Amino acid sequence: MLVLRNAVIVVSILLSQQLLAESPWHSLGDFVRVEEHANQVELTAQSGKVRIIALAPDVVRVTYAPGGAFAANQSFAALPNAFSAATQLRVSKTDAALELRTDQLAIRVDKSPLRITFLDTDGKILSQERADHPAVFNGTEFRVWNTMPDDEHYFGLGDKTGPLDHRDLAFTNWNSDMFGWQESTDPLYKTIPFFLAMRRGVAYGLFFDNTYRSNFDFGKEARDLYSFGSDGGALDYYFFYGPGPKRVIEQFTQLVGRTPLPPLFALGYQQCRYSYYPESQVREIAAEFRKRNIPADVIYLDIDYQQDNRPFTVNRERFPTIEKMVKDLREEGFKLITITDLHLAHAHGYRPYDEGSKKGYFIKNPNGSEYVGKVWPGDSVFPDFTRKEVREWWGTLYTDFIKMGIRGFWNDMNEPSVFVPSKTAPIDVVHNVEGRKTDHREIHNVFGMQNARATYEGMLKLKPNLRPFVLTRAAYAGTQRYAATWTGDNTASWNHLRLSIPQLANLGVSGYAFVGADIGGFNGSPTPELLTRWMELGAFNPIYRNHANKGTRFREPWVDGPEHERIRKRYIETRYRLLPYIYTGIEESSRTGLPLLRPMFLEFPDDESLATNGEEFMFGSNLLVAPKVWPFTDGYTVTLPKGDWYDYWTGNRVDGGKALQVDPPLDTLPVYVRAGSILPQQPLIQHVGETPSGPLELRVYPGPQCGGDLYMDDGDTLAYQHGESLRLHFSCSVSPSGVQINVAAAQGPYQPWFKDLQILVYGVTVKPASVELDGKPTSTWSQEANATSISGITWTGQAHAIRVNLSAN
Ligand code: MIG
Repeated sequence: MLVLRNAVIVVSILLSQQLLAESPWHSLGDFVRVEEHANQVELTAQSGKVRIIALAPDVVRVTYAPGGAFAANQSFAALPNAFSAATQLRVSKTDAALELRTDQLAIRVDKSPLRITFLDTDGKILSQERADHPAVFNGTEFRVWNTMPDDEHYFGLGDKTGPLDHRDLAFTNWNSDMFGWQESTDPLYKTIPFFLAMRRGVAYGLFFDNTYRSNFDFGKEARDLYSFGSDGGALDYYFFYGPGPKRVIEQFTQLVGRTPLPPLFALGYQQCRYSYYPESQVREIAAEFRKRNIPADVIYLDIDYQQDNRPFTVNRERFPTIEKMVKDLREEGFKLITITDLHLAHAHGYRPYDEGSKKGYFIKNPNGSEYVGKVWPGDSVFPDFTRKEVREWWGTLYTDFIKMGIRGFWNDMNEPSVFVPSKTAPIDVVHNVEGRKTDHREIHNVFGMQNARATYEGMLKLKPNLRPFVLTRAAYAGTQRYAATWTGDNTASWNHLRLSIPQLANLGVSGYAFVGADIGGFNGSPTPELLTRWMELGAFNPIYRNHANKGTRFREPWVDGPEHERIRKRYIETRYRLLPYIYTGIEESSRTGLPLLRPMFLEFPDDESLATNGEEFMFGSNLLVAPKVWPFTDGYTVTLPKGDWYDYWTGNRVDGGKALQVDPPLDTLPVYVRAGSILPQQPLIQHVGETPSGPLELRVYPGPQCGGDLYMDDGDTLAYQHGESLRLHFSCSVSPSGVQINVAAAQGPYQPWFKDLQILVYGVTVKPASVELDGKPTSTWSQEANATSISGITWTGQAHAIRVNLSAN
């Protein structure tokens, strides 16, 4: 055995020396010939092939076969029939190049050496390989370079930290449990090898569908080139042309999938800690929320509820009557989510081990034995989630917990994390992708994704009419199909509050719409002020979850005295009042892939002053959030895009198109509403199971293209997939004589909780002459300082027209 291994080493040293002598990196050389098929061409070069497929007029896939044979492996991210409409690809030839055209894009392939340029239909270059830098290959490795214009910016790449714009930086993708990560830590927990490039309002995207250890370099190696490459797997990428950045995200998520509509409770306030136990403490925490009338929907149980850290067990000393606890808390409107890590104790007599071992479901060492690594339960084994049969079995492990009424599962440690210096399983452990043997080099970065998938599909199977809620830490592109995610073990510091914004925004650009950061910072203890500011910010994050490490100060909303509690409560209440808007936003995400939390450039691509702004963000398309991100400044500037804005808290008009100086007191997070928005809001509730009492409130902020939407359904089941939903569209128009608001007739049969509407028209500072409802004068209105408030509008599903007449006519 030893002799054989030595012989292999000697041979490979000889081989690599020989390759080195000939410079092992080589390009495909010159173009030789082209074969045309309907929407694709296959190019043969001197030493390999390239296939270019037009999937849509603005989506092109490029695949390389350096040895001449294309890899047949099924992608973990790309959905098989994402683009079904036939796309035309017209091919023309000159002496020096081939030109391929769709209705929206041109691709030029220079012949010597073979290199690719993407252009718009006017011939303007979007992205280009340089003649002196063609794609190169070396054994299993390869790299691609593109020119990097001075004024181009790069976003996406999942949970990468640092500035919003990745320009001048380089990143590695290798999912890693980075406890205590800081601003410069890389890699982190996720691999989403997709970036969006923006240059003067024009965007394109590039998804490098490769699960091996990969890296992206945006000008670190060379000032005017960016590049990407990998240690193995195929050179297979997709190019998406905007020209707007929203279109790029829509098409990327068309390819890799979107966040399915989550249960409404998951948008409520979530309280977590490592760990709440025993049972009595969980009950106390829940009772405290209700007693203090602080709305909340979710409490998490972290690893200490388990017996000896073994997934799918319950420590009965700590949780003697967990079933009753879950039920009682249910009645109080709390949903329980439990952590279930993927590492199973390597222990006979522990059912998940016995079952899985008997069936051979665990990852193997190269010699066929079970791979055993130390994690929380001690010696542990790892189900091979790349196999369907294993995923289905994993799903069955949730049976008792689902029966108990646990409403969601938290898949942590799924990079996978192992307590060894490399932080993970050896790269030669064996996976079995539906009968195809491969090793951890290929699977590592998709392991967490397949774990989350198994949990999601398992939940669906056990409760076929209920929307699953899964929270995962590790991810690959497309994991949003199965689970929400958070940014792992951040720190209780101002810098981490600040960093959470670009990090969540870049996750959104990467197709991940349902994301959050541990509010307050996981590691360490936030000062009361920091926690309060972060609780304010969290109300405008897609996931609003307060979480803390062991040994840190408690951080439930009330722990810092009445003044802090009052402020934190007010922001949690704001979150609940805004739920109709937020839910409508996440429903949009589920259809379009556009995230809830959006970097400024996504809404205002033409405004260069916002191109790399990572301190402000849009929450949905109408709210601009501009938190204080430094503790030491007295005041700071908010860049308001052109146009009119309204202060969300006061309703006062604010001029856009300039930098605004603000110095918000502790109880204020600056939030602005874009003029032309209609925001639906609801009366305060303590959890989403409570029926709001009172009218649906429409806050009208007159301005250009004035409108708004409301989406509603039961918030919990899949009945919406069979049409059980309600859509309302609102619009408004302004003229010198007044403001007209239209509520369109309801679409869909779902019966909402509200019976009437209340409309607040901001920007009206003088008392109107009259108000009309459906053409008739009405008297149920009043004038406030900066808004007209109209009530008594009975809602029957019919359209309504409301007129605020500023002058008598
Ligand atoms: O090794 O389950 O990121 O949120 O509280 C630590 C305990 C394991 C890491 C997660 C964190 C969680 C903690 N986990």
